[in-house]
Amino acid sequence: MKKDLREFLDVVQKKAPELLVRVGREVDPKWELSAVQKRLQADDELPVLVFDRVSGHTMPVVTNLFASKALLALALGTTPESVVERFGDAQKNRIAPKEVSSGAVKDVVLTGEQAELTRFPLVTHCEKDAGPYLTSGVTIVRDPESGALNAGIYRHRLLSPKTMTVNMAPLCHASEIAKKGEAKGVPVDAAIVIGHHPAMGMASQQRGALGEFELETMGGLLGEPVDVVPAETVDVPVPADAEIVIEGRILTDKWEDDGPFGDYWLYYAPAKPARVFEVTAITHRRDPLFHDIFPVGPEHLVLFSLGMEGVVFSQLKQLVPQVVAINVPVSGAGNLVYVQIRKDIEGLGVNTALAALGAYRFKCAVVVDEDVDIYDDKNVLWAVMTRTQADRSFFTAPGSYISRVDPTGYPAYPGGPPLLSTRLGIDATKPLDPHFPEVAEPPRGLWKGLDLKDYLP
Ligand SMILES: Cc1cc2nc3c(=O)[nH]c(=O)nc-3n(C[C@H](O)[C@H](O)[C@H](O)COP(=O)(O)O)c2cc1C
Ligand SMILES: [Mn+2]
Repeated sequence: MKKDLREFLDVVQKKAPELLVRVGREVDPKWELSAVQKRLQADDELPVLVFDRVSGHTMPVVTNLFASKALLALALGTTPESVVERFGDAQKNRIAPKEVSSGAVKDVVLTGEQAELTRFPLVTHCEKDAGPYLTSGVTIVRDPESGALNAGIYRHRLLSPKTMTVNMAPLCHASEIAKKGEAKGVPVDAAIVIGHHPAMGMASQQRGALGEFELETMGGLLGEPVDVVPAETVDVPVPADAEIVIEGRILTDKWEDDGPFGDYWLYYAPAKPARVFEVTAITHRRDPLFHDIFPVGPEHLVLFSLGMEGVVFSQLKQLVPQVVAINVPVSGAGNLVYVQIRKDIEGLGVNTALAALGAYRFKCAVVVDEDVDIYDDKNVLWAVMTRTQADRSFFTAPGSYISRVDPTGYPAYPGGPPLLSTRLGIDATKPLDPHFPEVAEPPRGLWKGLDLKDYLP
């Protein structure tokens, strides 16, 4: 079977049925669908959700696809702890897409009047969002100078049946490509892909060089090339087994407001200008599945963090070979990194925290020993509370740039833009003192090996 969204849902159903929930009750794409997700998040429940009946639409909406490392691991056929390493390997062992003559994504081809965005169950997530947004689309563009291809996720606010915004951060590759189009006075050919195997979303988050096409990394993750077919109206290849492709052009002479929009810091991002995308065609499978990503919560954060974890882990390992693993936990909204080390020399905790803060714009790095579970916030907090002293184990670096959306950012000079943040390093490793107390517990082999069914009703 082709590795696509449907095949992945089958894998979840077979291997972890508790992680797939179908919602039969009709839900409104405005607020109600996201309210179900938010309510589940509040209860720490993160299954893939398939909303079969969405008001005013016939397409089911799949969401929470990337909501936990457990789901990413299922997608890659590995363990949650190995996802970051697998991601790094895939970036090194990329497999170029394979051109094929036809694919399911061309089952239905819509052009002209028929190619309208109102066909899709676009979701309005947060109360004060500017309106419905497309949040899951992986946008493939071609560099008008080099011809190179690039793919990434940039949110889209619906403007009209034929237009939406493309919110590209100033430094992303797509933004660089759009600037080249602008300099030449031409729009940029683009295809927005919705719904495929989760490897597509993961690959879209790679932090590689401009020119390293993300679908090659997707091939690396899948262990086989991604089948692609030419788009109908623009000069880019699109995955043959995607659910939906929206073809069009990113205009390079037009801007519209994006926002307010509830974003991954879990606050509203204010309205700011974004480029405009104009639809030229829509192609999709028969009975397509629509994919939505809830932007304020784990699904966005787990996926977005994967790109960081990939580069930070490989860079950190070069600087500090004693680094065992890293985790960018959902609780830190992308600003916090946990680093696990095999400490063999005093001072390594602080050195590692400095290196981790240098490897990416994290607000805080916490370094722990191997006996601490970096996938468990509570366990890390326990280490911080029992292995540190505030005046020795914590250090701060004021006046650093983290993000333009840090709501507590401060200016460098009176009246300047509030772009500066203070960074925090925490060395929560034990001293190499042979008399440091042992962790108290019943014999480990005994409690870990218990079958509770033998004891509890
Ligand atoms: C759910 C989700 C939404 C995202 N939204 C945006 C966005 O609106 N704008 C943006 O610039 N990056 C966004 N990102 C991050 C980019 O997709 C990511 O930085 C990507 O690597 C950019 O690729 P590029 O540098 O090849 O253009 C988002 C990531 C995720 C997971
Ligand atoms: Mn790129």
